[in-house]
Amino acid sequence: MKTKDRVLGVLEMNRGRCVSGEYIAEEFGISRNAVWKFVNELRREGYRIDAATNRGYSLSEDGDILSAQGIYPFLSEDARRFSENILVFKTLESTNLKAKELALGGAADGTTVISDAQSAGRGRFSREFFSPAGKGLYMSVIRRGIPQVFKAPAAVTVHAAVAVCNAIERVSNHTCGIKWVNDIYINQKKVCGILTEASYDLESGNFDWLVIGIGINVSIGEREFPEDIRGFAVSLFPEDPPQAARNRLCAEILNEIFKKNPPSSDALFDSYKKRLTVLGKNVTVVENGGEESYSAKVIDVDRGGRLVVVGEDGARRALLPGEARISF
Ligand code: BT5
Repeated sequence: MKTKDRVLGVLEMNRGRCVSGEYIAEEFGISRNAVWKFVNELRREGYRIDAATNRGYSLSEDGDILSAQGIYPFLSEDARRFSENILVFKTLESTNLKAKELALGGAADGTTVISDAQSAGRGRFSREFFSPAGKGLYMSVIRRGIPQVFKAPAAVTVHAAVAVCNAIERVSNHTCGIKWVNDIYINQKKVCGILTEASYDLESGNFDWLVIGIGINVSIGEREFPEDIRGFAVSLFPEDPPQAARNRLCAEILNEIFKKNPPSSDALFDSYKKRLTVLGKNVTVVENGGEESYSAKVIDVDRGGRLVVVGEDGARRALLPGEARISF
């Protein structure tokens, strides 16, 4: 790690408190003058760092520049096992794209790619995901294999959705709903989309890697959304984001994903179903790209992530995410 990043690490761990230049200099074996130079470099990057004679430097409590050092103080012990592999970029086409490239190049399990902005953020079926700078959280986590307890691959997506809901509810007053498969809603509007991609080895029947991509609107104002999604998309904190909102939210998601003892498959699907907006509702199911539609009641989600419905004819069907659309 570069010394400047280590200096930032100390300041982030002590956000709002003074750390003496002498202490930092000794800690990293550099001169006090060098500390001062690194502090100035960080200021040029946008960090608000106050200097007080005889007391040292303090990083302002507000400001939310995404960084591995800014995320670290909020990470649990379990998640800190992976903290060396948090990579933060100013801008990327897509964090999923970058993560897939890294996974192909052999990146370790738990590598997390984060970007302040995406120029070509993607949803399912190559749809666009609006990802402006400074106001959202765009992250992709590489996993090699799926936790034993989950058994079915679909549980990875379900786990990600529940992880995001838990994290959002920990950092805000919102209650999350999940729109099947894995859009997260607050106040009936979409605040987050998740895109999981995988490379599957047909011969062994195992995954080489999975990339879990998560995009969350954190502080995008209502009018800042493009017209086609305005009124349908929403941010967690459209007006006044709390301190270190994005760094903290990111850490809370990683805390969920990297738990040494993840929830059992039963507990996981229970949390998912509890939040599923469509469960128990009468819906219209649209299949075959719009050619076929029928009324049904949603009764369950099975371990393959399929939505189980009962049609008016009494027949049960298990719907695959890519094949059916639901409206209600
Ligand atoms: C998703 O797809 O919602 C999955 C989005 C995943 C985005 C993350 S960001 C980090 C990682 N890197 C990537 O490139 N992607 C992942 P889908 O269910 O297909 O929904 C896409 C639709 O959501 C679009 O067609 C719009 O209608 C709407 N949409 C686009 N941007 C949005 C936003 N910022 N907030 C809410 N809705 C949005």
